[in-house]
Amino acid sequence: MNRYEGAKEKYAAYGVDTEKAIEALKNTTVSVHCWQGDDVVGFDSREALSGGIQTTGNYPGRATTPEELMADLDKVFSLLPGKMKLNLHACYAIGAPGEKIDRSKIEPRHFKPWVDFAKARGIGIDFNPTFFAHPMVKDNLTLSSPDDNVRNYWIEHGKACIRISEYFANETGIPCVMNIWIPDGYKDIPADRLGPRARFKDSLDKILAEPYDKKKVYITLESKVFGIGLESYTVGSGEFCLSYSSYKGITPLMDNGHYHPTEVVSDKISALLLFNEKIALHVTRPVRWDSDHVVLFDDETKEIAKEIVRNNALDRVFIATDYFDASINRISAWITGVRNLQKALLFALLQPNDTLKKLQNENRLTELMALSEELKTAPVGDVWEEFLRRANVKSNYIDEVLKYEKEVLVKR
Ligand code: RNT
Ligand code: ZN
Repeated sequence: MNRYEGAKEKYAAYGVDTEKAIEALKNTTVSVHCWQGDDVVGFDSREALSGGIQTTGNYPGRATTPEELMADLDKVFSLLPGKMKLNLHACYAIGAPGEKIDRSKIEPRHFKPWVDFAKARGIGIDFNPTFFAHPMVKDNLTLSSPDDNVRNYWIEHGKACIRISEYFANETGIPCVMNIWIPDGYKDIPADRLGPRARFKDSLDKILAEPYDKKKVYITLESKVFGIGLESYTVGSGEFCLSYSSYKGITPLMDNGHYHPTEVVSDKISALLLFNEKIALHVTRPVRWDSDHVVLFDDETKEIAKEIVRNNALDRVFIATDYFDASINRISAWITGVRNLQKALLFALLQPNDTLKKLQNENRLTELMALSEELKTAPVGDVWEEFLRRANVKSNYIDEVLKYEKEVLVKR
C-alpha cells in the first residue's frame, strides 16, 4: 500500500475524508503578494521603503525590472500547487520608456503588462493602492494629512486604484480585492488623535464615492497597531478600521502582524464572520513585532486555517500572503510561505471538526485535548505529498530554486 492510501485509511478512522480535503484545497485561492520579489520597491518612484515597514537583508537577485519580477513569479508559480491570484501594489505600475508615473493619475494602461501576464496564466489580480515610499507622503501622513494638497493627492490615488481594480476584474473575469492600508501615524504622543482619524474617514468617504461594481471589486481596509518610527499613534487602528468597514459595508482585513503580541487573529476570525459577509486576511509571521517573516507551518498559521475551515468560510475569506524577507533566497521565501499556508489549510481540512466540536459541547475536554494532540502527528505530510503529486508539482523545490539562483539570480 502506498503512503497516501495508508494516510487515507488512517484519517478515515477519524471520520475524515482525505479526498474531500484535497478537493477543497485545490479549489482554495491564495493571493500571492508580488512584493516578496523585490523588497517592496516597485517600479514607479523607486524610493527606499518607508511607512513604518522594513525589509532587512541584501541577498543577491532582487528583481529590479518588470521582466525580472514576472520571471521570478513564474518560477514561484511553477513550484506551487493549487489556485493562485497575483496580488499587485500600485507602485508596480509600468510606464512607457522614460515616462514619469504620477501616482494620483495612474491608469489601467500602466498595468496592461500585468493583465497580459495574468490572462496568459489564467489567474486573477488583486490590488493595493501604495500610500508609502513616495515624495507626497509628508510627515508620515497621507489620507489623514492636515495638508489638503497631500490629502487630495492620495484621494485621487485611491480613486484611480478603484478604476484599475475594476479593469483587472473586467479583463480577467475574476473579481479583484482592493486593499487599503495607510502608514499614517506619529512617533510620539500626539496632541490630537481625533483630527487625523476624522480626516482619514473623510478621505475614505471620498475615495469610495468613486463608482464601482461591488460584484467585481471588493474593497478591504487593513488596520495596524504601530509601525517603526510611528510607535505612539496609528490613525488606521483596529477600532477605526473595523468600525469604518461596517459603516460603509466594505470588508475588514486583518494582518496577523498588526496586533499586540499576545493577541491572535485566529481568535478574531469567528467574531468578524458573524458580522461580515466576507473578511480578508494578510497571512504573515510577526516575530516580536510586525516583522513580516516568511510564513511557517506553525501553531498560529494552523489555528488561523482551522478557524476558516471549521467555520465553513473558505468562500468567505480572502486569503493573501504578506511577508518580505531579503535575507534569504527570495524565491524560496515566497514558495515556503505560500506552501506553508496551504499546508496549514490542509491540516485544518483533515481535522474531524464535527467530532471535536461535539467533544467541546459535551464538555469532554480531556478527550478533546487528547484527540487534538493525537491529530498533530497524523500523516498530513502524506496527504500533502499526494496533493503535490496531483498538481504535478515536485515536493522538493529547493534544488530547482538553487539552480535558478545560479543561472539567473546571481547574474543580475
Ligand atoms: C503594512 C501592511 C501592508 C503592507 C503591504 C506592502 O504593515 O501589512 O499590507 O505589508 O501593503
Ligand atoms: Zn499587510
